[in-house]
Amino acid sequence: MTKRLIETLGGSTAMPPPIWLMRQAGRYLPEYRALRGKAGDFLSLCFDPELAIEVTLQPVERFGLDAAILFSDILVVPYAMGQGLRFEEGIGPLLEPIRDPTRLRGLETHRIVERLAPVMATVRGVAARLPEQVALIGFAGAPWTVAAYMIEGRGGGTFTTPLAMAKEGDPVLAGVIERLVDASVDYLLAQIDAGAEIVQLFDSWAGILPSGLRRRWSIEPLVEIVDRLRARAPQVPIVVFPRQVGHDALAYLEAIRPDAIGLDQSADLAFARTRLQPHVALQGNLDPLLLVEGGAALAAGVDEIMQHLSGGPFVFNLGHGVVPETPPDHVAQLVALVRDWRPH
Ligand code: 1CP
Repeated sequence: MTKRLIETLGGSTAMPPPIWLMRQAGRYLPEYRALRGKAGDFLSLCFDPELAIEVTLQPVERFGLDAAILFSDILVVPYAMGQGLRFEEGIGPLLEPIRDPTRLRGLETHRIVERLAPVMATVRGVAARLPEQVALIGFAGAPWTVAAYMIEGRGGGTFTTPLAMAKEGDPVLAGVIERLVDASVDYLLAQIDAGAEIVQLFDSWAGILPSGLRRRWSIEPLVEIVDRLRARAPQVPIVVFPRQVGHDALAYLEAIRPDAIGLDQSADLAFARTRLQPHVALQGNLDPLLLVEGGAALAAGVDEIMQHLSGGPFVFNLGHGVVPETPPDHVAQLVALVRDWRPH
């Protein structure tokens, strides 16, 4: 059976467009909170295939979405390279920062796939249980975004140290990125072998880099990953999500040539339609807070996006992840709004 999402990523226009949501599994769902309680901490949930399969399928079963996205996290890659990592309730991820050549040399890239075997078991389990019209998305963080966490040692978006290193051209940052390129290629190919049909690269913090530094630290590593994936798995569509880069999305498109570009909620829709969509499928970009609000504001947000982007290859999504405060009913309403929308 042909899957609507895969067709769209291949360049066809579908009405209604396929829909899935970044962070579609998670704390806003009571059934997630119940399983999360059983696993204990978040990393144990990511590394327990039985539970991770269940969590991956929960939003697909509840809302009838067009894709499942592997339940894991972008930070399992540094963890598998040997960097200490824990998720602290109310704070987020905490890592042992990598800031000098000695710590850099301690990172191991050759055993990533072996150490992430439970993730591959999750992918295989989801692939086996997925409804036939639903596509399975694998993912990794883009090297810049993952390096920012590895160097800063925590999340939150400030990333003072990695940004200073980017400005100075620091060899430690270059070394972290180089290792992440290798690890990400191996990791994504293993996900594809296990049954991932699409892969998405999340460059969630591309937008904090000054525009002039994006090519070296964000775009070039993505070019390398995409070229290496295409050489080994040419059939698998690749989605790149460079969050908050504004019109630089065009530079990402021209250099990387992905199958789709993900847009965040600040994207210029007229620019996206005229300058990007003739060359690439687009994915996005509803403000996650409109999904919290619901009602007329949600309907108006959906309408604006559909007016601009539904005439070409387009995947409906949010501009960033579902937030924990989201009422699950609003997600059901969103799916209905998109599926019932007509040109007017
Ligand atoms: O308490 C919990 O249950 C943990 C919350 C949580 C969840 C549900 C984290 C911690 N990660 C995840 C899952 C996750 N992370 C998925 C699952 C699949 C899905 O349904 O979409 C994915 C794709 C990610 C990717 C991820 N992790 C990104 C990229 C996407 C994005 O949101 O920008 C990033 C930046 C992370 C880091 C991360 N992991 C978790 C948190 C709280 C954070 C952000 C920390 C910060 O910088 O403030």
